[in-house]
This record gives sequence, structure tokens and C-alpha cells, in this order.
Amino acid sequence: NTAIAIAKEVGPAFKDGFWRTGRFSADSAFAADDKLGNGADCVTEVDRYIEKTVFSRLREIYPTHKLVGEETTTECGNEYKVTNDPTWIVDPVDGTNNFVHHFQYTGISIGLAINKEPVVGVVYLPILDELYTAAHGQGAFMNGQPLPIIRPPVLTTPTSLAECSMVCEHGSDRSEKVMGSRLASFTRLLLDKKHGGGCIQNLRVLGAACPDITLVAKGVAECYWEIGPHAWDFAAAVIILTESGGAVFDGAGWWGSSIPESERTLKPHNIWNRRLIAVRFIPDLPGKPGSGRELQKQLAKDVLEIVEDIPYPP
Ligand code: LIP
Repeated sequence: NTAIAIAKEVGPAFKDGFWRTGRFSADSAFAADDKLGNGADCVTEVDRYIEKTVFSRLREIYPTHKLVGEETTTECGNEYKVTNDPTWIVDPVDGTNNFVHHFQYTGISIGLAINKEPVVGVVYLPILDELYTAAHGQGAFMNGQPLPIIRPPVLTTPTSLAECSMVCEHGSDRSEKVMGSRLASFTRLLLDKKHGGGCIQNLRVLGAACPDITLVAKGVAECYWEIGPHAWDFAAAVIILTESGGAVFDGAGWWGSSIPESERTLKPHNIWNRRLIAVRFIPDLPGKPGSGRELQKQLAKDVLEIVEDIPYPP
């Protein structure tokens, strides 16, 4: 409730900035700075204002909790750690590049991790008027409606990548090694099976990780994959996804708040290692209890076999 109230409090500043900010804005208070110096990674006064406000509200209410935020971290030389302490992980504007281009697919992300496990998540997409919320063991919702929004029998059970829609990101690291690896992976995911590809039904690159993962939680995309997202890009969205019945994977295993603890093979500290596959809730096949979970694992494995799962940073 605290995270929801704070996200709603900063919503008007987000909306106001969205319409007034531009990469080459005449008003310097709303112009975008370039973080990496490559033209792709930007930050605006709105990012800074929202992060400051969210942090100050959280500090008032939870003075002993740790805070990790995208803009504060960047200002401090990019060092951050998710420890066992209760830690709020905040992206004031996820998808700043979308924000400065007035592309509505951008939002505020406020997550809480305890013992390194995501336990609370609020993703607010003010321009689309979508508020996603979840808390461990309490389900996930969009504007109060339980996730996934698309449900069986309309929500089908994909058995191969050829039936899957995937959201992914090209990211703002434009170095040859990282971009080469991402693009090679995109090609292989799309390529025909007879040429060794996964022939995935489609790939969408929309510019922001937290709304990407909410699409998976909603049931309108089967999976999300990215190399290089930061904790603040996905902390809140991961618990929203897993409370909707989804799971996250890396080469080492899988994790989800709705998966029995004894079956989780991805250790909590690995959730933050900046390579993430997220798969949506998959209904069981008729008469085959547990088959949905098996198919989630299978799809993640299929993706991992096809993509270049390079460590990040490389
Ligand atoms: C964005 C992330 C995305 C990544 C982009 C960018 P930001 O967040 O959501 O996953 O690919 O490069 O980092 O920096 O706009 O908040």
C-alpha cells in the first residue's frame, strides 16, 4: 500500500514531464542528459525528481531499509548491491528513451526485496493508466483485476517457441561485443528451424523492461529475455510476474514466488545477475497436472539453447 500510494503521488509529475520533455527540449528543466555518452541512455529532471521524492517517502516510513535507485546509483559511479536487508529498488522512469520520445510504454517501478527475494512490486504506467501490484503470496493485479488478464481457455498452452511471442530489448550498451551477441541471438530466435533457429512466432522490442515483464504477467506475451537489465528494471515486475504464476530463469535454474520452495533451483542472489528469462503462467494440459510448470521450464531451456547467454557485464 505504501508503494502504491507513493507511485500515485508521483504520477502527475510523470505525466506532466512526459508531455513536456524532449531530447532537445528548449526548456533545460525538461531536457534529457546522456548517461553513456552514446546518445541512447538518457536521464531527465523528471527521473531525478521522482527518485528523490520516492526515496524521501520511503525513508520517512522505513528508516532502516536500504534504498537502491537508478539515478542515485549512476551518480555514485554505478555501484549497487542487493543484500539480505530489506531493500527498496526503484526505477523512477523505466524506459526514459520512450519517455523523451512521448512513447507511452514507460513507467515507475518500485520493488522490495528481502533476503534477496522480490516480495513486493508496484509498476505504474501513468500514460497507459495501468497499475500493476503484487505481494508475496497475495497474487498479482492490474488495476485491481487478477493477473493473468487472459485466462484459460482463452490463454493457451504453448508447446514450442513457434507458438510464442517474446518481448526483448536491444539495450543501451552499444559496444560491439554486447550488441553483436544480442543481435545474433535475435537472428537465431527468429530463424527458420531448418537453418538451426527457434522460429519463434514473433519478437517485440518496445524499449522498457518493466512494462515488458508485465505483458508476460498479463498473458499477452509468452516470455521476456534480456542481457544486461539492472535490478531496478525488473525488481518490481518479477514479483508481479511470479505471483501471476510465471517464473524466471537463468542457466542455473528457476525461481518464482508461486513455485514451492523445495523446487526453486535459482538461488535468490542469482536473480540479480543481469541475464533474465521470464515465462508466463502456462495452464496444465488436460489430464496432466504439473505439465504447465514443465512446459515453462522447457520453453526457458529452448530459449537458452538458442541465445548467446553471455555474462553481463561481459
Ligand atoms: C531501460 C530498461 C531496458 C534496457 C534499456 C534501459 P531505463 O531502462 O528498461 O531493459 O534495455 O536500455 O536501460 O534506463 O530507461 O530506465
